[in-house]
Amino acid sequence: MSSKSNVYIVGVPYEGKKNVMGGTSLAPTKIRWGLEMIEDFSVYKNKEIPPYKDLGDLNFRSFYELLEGIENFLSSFPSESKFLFLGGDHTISLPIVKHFSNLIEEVVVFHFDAHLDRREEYEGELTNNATVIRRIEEVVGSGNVYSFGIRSRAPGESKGNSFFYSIFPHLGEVIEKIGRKKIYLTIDFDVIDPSEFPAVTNPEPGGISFKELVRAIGMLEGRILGADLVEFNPKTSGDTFPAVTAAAVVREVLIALR
Ligand SMILES: [Mn+2]
Repeated sequence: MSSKSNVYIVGVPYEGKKNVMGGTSLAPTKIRWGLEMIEDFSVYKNKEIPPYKDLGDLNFRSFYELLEGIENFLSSFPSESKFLFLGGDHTISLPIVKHFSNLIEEVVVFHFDAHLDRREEYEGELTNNATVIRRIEEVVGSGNVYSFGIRSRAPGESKGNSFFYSIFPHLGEVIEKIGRKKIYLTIDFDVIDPSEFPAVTNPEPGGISFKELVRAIGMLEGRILGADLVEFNPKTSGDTFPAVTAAAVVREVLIALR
Protein backbone atom coordinates (compact mmCIF):
# COMPACT_ATOMS: atom_id res chain seq x y z
CA MET A 1 0.00 0.00 0.00
CA SER A 2 1.40 3.34 -1.07
CA SER A 3 2.29 5.76 1.70
CA LYS A 4 1.20 8.62 -0.59
CA SER A 5 -2.41 7.47 -0.49
CA ASN A 6 -4.93 9.73 1.21
CA VAL A 7 -7.61 7.03 1.39
CA TYR A 8 -8.06 5.32 4.75
CA ILE A 9 -10.01 2.40 6.13
CA VAL A 10 -10.96 2.70 9.79
CA GLY A 11 -12.81 0.07 11.81
CA VAL A 12 -15.27 1.24 14.47
CA PRO A 13 -16.41 -1.89 16.33
CA TYR A 14 -19.01 0.05 18.33
CA GLU A 15 -22.03 -2.03 19.41
CA GLY A 16 -24.43 0.83 20.04
CA LYS A 17 -26.70 1.16 23.00
CA LYS A 18 -29.88 -0.65 21.97
CA ASN A 19 -28.44 -3.65 20.20
CA VAL A 20 -29.53 -6.31 22.68
CA MET A 21 -27.88 -9.27 20.98
CA GLY A 22 -24.59 -7.62 20.05
CA GLY A 23 -22.33 -8.75 17.24
CA THR A 24 -21.71 -5.76 14.96
CA SER A 25 -18.38 -5.19 16.73
CA LEU A 26 -17.14 -8.38 15.05
CA ALA A 27 -17.70 -6.95 11.56
CA PRO A 28 -14.46 -5.01 10.86
CA THR A 29 -12.29 -8.08 11.49
CA LYS A 30 -14.54 -10.29 9.35
CA ILE A 31 -14.55 -7.75 6.51
CA ARG A 32 -10.74 -7.55 6.57
CA TRP A 33 -10.65 -11.34 6.31
CA GLY A 34 -13.06 -11.09 3.36
CA LEU A 35 -10.76 -8.58 1.66
CA GLU A 36 -7.99 -11.20 1.77
CA MET A 37 -10.32 -13.69 0.06
CA ILE A 38 -11.43 -11.59 -2.92
CA GLU A 39 -9.59 -10.07 -5.87
CA ASP A 40 -8.61 -6.38 -5.67
CA PHE A 41 -9.81 -6.12 -9.25
CA SER A 42 -13.45 -5.20 -9.84
CA VAL A 43 -15.01 -6.78 -12.90
CA TYR A 44 -17.83 -4.26 -12.57
CA LYS A 45 -15.56 -1.21 -12.95
CA ASN A 46 -12.65 -2.87 -14.74
CA LYS A 47 -10.36 -1.33 -12.11
CA GLU A 48 -8.25 -2.34 -9.16
CA ILE A 49 -8.66 -0.99 -5.65
CA PRO A 50 -6.52 2.17 -5.54
CA PRO A 51 -3.83 2.41 -2.83
CA TYR A 52 -5.24 2.87 0.67
CA LYS A 53 -4.09 2.53 4.24
CA ASP A 54 -5.90 0.46 6.87
CA LEU A 55 -5.56 2.35 10.17
CA GLY A 56 -6.99 -0.47 12.29
CA ASP A 57 -9.83 -0.04 14.76
CA LEU A 58 -11.01 2.81 16.94
CA ASN A 59 -12.46 1.41 20.16
CA PHE A 60 -14.95 3.46 22.15
CA ARG A 61 -16.44 2.35 25.46
CA SER A 62 -19.39 4.76 25.46
CA PHE A 63 -21.57 6.88 23.20
CA TYR A 64 -19.92 10.02 24.55
CA GLU A 65 -16.46 8.64 23.73
CA LEU A 66 -17.66 7.79 20.23
CA LEU A 67 -18.90 11.33 19.53
CA GLU A 68 -15.77 13.00 20.92
CA GLY A 69 -13.34 10.40 19.68
CA ILE A 70 -14.37 10.28 16.03
CA GLU A 71 -14.32 14.06 15.73
CA ASN A 72 -10.90 14.30 17.40
CA PHE A 73 -9.55 11.52 15.24
CA LEU A 74 -10.78 13.01 11.96
CA SER A 75 -9.62 16.53 12.73
CA SER A 76 -6.01 15.29 12.97
CA PHE A 77 -5.94 14.54 9.18
CA PRO A 78 -5.51 16.94 6.25
CA SER A 79 -8.89 18.03 4.90
CA GLU A 80 -8.47 16.22 1.56
CA SER A 81 -8.22 12.80 3.29
CA LYS A 82 -10.88 10.27 2.40
CA PHE A 83 -12.27 7.67 4.77
CA LEU A 84 -14.16 4.44 4.65
CA PHE A 85 -15.44 3.46 8.10
CA LEU A 86 -16.37 -0.13 8.90
CA GLY A 87 -19.01 -0.39 11.64
CA GLY A 88 -20.27 -1.29 13.99
CA ASP A 89 -23.62 0.16 14.79
CA HIS A 90 -25.20 2.80 12.54
CA THR A 91 -24.76 5.47 15.25
CA ILE A 92 -21.14 5.89 14.13
CA SER A 93 -22.33 7.88 11.09
CA LEU A 94 -23.43 10.86 13.20
CA PRO A 95 -20.02 12.18 14.36
CA ILE A 96 -18.50 11.43 10.94
CA VAL A 97 -21.14 13.50 9.14
CA LYS A 98 -20.69 16.26 11.75
CA HIS A 99 -16.99 16.38 10.88
CA PHE A 100 -17.59 16.67 7.13
CA SER A 101 -20.33 19.26 7.57
CA ASN A 102 -17.85 21.40 9.54
CA LEU A 103 -15.30 21.06 6.74
CA ILE A 104 -17.57 21.64 3.76
CA GLU A 105 -20.36 24.12 3.23
CA GLU A 106 -22.99 21.71 1.96
CA VAL A 107 -22.75 17.96 2.41
CA VAL A 108 -25.38 15.72 0.87
CA VAL A 109 -25.90 12.38 2.62
CA PHE A 110 -26.87 9.32 0.57
CA HIS A 111 -28.35 6.66 2.83
CA PHE A 112 -28.91 3.06 1.68
CA ASP A 113 -30.98 1.11 4.18
CA ALA A 114 -34.08 -1.05 4.67
CA HIS A 115 -35.08 1.30 7.49
CA LEU A 116 -35.72 5.04 7.62
CA ASP A 117 -33.87 5.45 10.96
CA ARG A 118 -35.79 8.71 11.42
CA ARG A 119 -37.62 8.16 14.73
CA GLU A 120 -37.56 11.25 16.97
CA GLU A 121 -36.43 9.06 19.83
CA TYR A 122 -36.31 5.32 20.48
CA GLU A 123 -36.74 3.57 23.82
CA GLY A 124 -36.05 6.81 25.65
CA GLU A 125 -32.87 7.61 23.75
CA LEU A 126 -32.33 10.50 21.36
CA THR A 127 -29.49 8.86 19.44
CA ASN A 128 -29.24 5.21 18.47
CA ASN A 129 -29.53 3.16 15.31
CA ALA A 130 -33.28 3.85 15.04
CA THR A 131 -32.88 7.66 15.15
CA VAL A 132 -29.46 8.30 13.62
CA ILE A 133 -30.67 9.59 10.25
CA ARG A 134 -33.06 12.02 12.00
CA ARG A 135 -30.06 13.33 14.00
CA ILE A 136 -28.02 13.59 10.78
CA GLU A 137 -30.87 15.57 9.17
CA GLU A 138 -30.54 18.04 12.06
CA VAL A 139 -26.83 18.49 11.20
CA VAL A 140 -26.95 18.87 7.41
CA GLY A 141 -30.63 19.84 6.91
CA SER A 142 -33.37 17.35 6.07
CA GLY A 143 -33.32 18.50 2.42
CA ASN A 144 -29.73 17.22 2.13
CA VAL A 145 -30.39 13.61 3.14
CA TYR A 146 -31.66 11.06 0.61
CA SER A 147 -32.57 7.48 1.52
CA PHE A 148 -32.77 4.60 -0.95
CA GLY A 149 -34.08 1.05 -0.77
CA ILE A 150 -36.35 1.69 2.25
CA ARG A 151 -39.02 -0.90 3.08
CA SER A 152 -39.84 -0.41 6.75
CA ARG A 153 -41.43 2.50 8.61
CA ALA A 154 -42.67 3.06 12.16
CA PRO A 155 -46.10 4.71 12.53
CA GLY A 156 -45.66 8.47 12.26
CA GLU A 157 -41.96 8.22 11.40
CA SER A 158 -40.85 10.96 9.01
CA LYS A 159 -40.18 9.75 5.49
CA GLY A 160 -37.76 12.58 4.68
CA ASN A 161 -36.44 12.35 1.11
CA SER A 162 -36.88 8.62 0.78
CA PHE A 163 -37.30 6.19 -2.05
CA PHE A 164 -39.07 3.02 -1.06
CA TYR A 165 -38.31 -0.52 -2.36
CA SER A 166 -35.76 0.47 -5.00
CA ILE A 167 -32.77 2.61 -5.90
CA PHE A 168 -33.33 3.12 -9.61
CA PRO A 169 -34.19 5.35 -11.38
CA HIS A 170 -34.26 7.70 -8.35
CA LEU A 171 -30.52 7.66 -7.70
CA GLY A 172 -29.63 9.06 -11.12
CA GLU A 173 -32.27 11.78 -10.76
CA VAL A 174 -30.96 12.84 -7.35
CA ILE A 175 -27.33 12.87 -8.56
CA GLU A 176 -28.40 15.20 -11.36
CA LYS A 177 -30.41 17.38 -8.99
CA ILE A 178 -27.62 17.99 -6.46
CA GLY A 179 -25.17 19.18 -9.12
CA ARG A 180 -21.58 19.39 -7.88
CA LYS A 181 -22.26 19.00 -4.16
CA LYS A 182 -20.14 16.40 -2.38
CA ILE A 183 -21.70 13.21 -1.09
CA TYR A 184 -21.26 11.32 2.17
CA LEU A 185 -22.36 7.72 1.73
CA THR A 186 -23.77 5.56 4.52
CA ILE A 187 -24.71 1.96 3.70
CA ASP A 188 -26.57 -0.26 6.14
CA PHE A 189 -25.99 -3.80 4.90
CA ASP A 190 -29.66 -4.59 5.50
CA VAL A 191 -30.48 -2.63 2.32
CA ILE A 192 -29.46 -5.83 0.51
CA ASP A 193 -32.11 -8.54 0.43
CA PRO A 194 -31.66 -11.05 3.29
CA SER A 195 -31.45 -13.85 0.71
CA GLU A 196 -28.09 -12.38 -0.34
CA PHE A 197 -27.04 -10.78 2.95
CA PRO A 198 -28.69 -12.41 5.98
CA ALA A 199 -26.06 -11.36 8.53
CA VAL A 200 -27.68 -8.20 9.88
CA THR A 201 -29.40 -7.40 13.17
CA ASN A 202 -32.71 -6.35 11.58
CA PRO A 203 -33.22 -8.28 8.33
CA GLU A 204 -36.11 -7.08 6.16
CA PRO A 205 -37.36 -8.94 3.08
CA GLY A 206 -37.89 -7.24 -0.27
CA GLY A 207 -34.42 -5.74 -0.56
CA ILE A 208 -32.19 -4.76 -3.44
CA SER A 209 -29.62 -7.12 -4.90
CA PHE A 210 -25.85 -7.00 -4.39
CA LYS A 211 -25.48 -6.16 -8.08
CA GLU A 212 -27.86 -3.20 -7.79
CA LEU A 213 -25.88 -1.89 -4.82
CA VAL A 214 -22.64 -2.25 -6.79
CA ARG A 215 -24.16 -0.38 -9.73
CA ALA A 216 -25.35 2.40 -7.39
CA ILE A 217 -21.91 2.76 -5.79
CA GLY A 218 -20.34 2.90 -9.27
CA MET A 219 -22.55 5.88 -10.13
CA LEU A 220 -20.98 7.81 -7.24
CA GLU A 221 -17.36 7.49 -8.40
CA GLY A 222 -15.38 10.67 -7.80
CA ARG A 223 -18.25 12.29 -5.85
CA ILE A 224 -17.79 10.79 -2.38
CA LEU A 225 -16.10 12.56 0.53
CA GLY A 226 -16.30 9.58 2.80
CA ALA A 227 -18.40 6.54 3.52
CA ASP A 228 -19.40 4.04 6.15
CA LEU A 229 -20.63 0.47 5.93
CA VAL A 230 -22.59 -0.49 9.02
CA GLU A 231 -24.74 -3.13 10.73
CA PHE A 232 -23.05 -6.27 9.41
CA ASN A 233 -23.65 -8.65 12.29
CA PRO A 234 -21.58 -11.86 11.91
CA LYS A 235 -23.37 -13.40 14.93
CA THR A 236 -26.73 -13.71 13.20
CA SER A 237 -25.92 -16.24 10.50
CA GLY A 238 -22.98 -18.01 8.93
CA ASP A 239 -20.38 -15.30 8.49
CA THR A 240 -18.12 -16.54 5.65
CA PHE A 241 -20.35 -15.64 2.73
CA PRO A 242 -21.52 -12.27 4.19
CA ALA A 243 -17.90 -11.34 5.00
CA VAL A 244 -16.90 -11.90 1.38
CA THR A 245 -19.96 -10.00 0.14
CA ALA A 246 -19.21 -7.12 2.53
CA ALA A 247 -15.59 -7.08 1.33
CA ALA A 248 -16.77 -6.85 -2.28
CA VAL A 249 -18.87 -3.83 -1.30
CA VAL A 250 -15.77 -2.35 0.37
CA ARG A 251 -13.80 -2.87 -2.86
CA GLU A 252 -16.42 -1.02 -4.92
CA VAL A 253 -16.61 1.86 -2.40
CA LEU A 254 -12.80 2.20 -2.34
CA ILE A 255 -12.80 2.44 -6.14
CA ALA A 256 -15.56 5.09 -5.96
CA LEU A 257 -13.66 7.05 -3.27
CA ARG A 258 -10.59 7.77 -5.40
MN1 LIG B 1 -31.33 -0.78 8.72
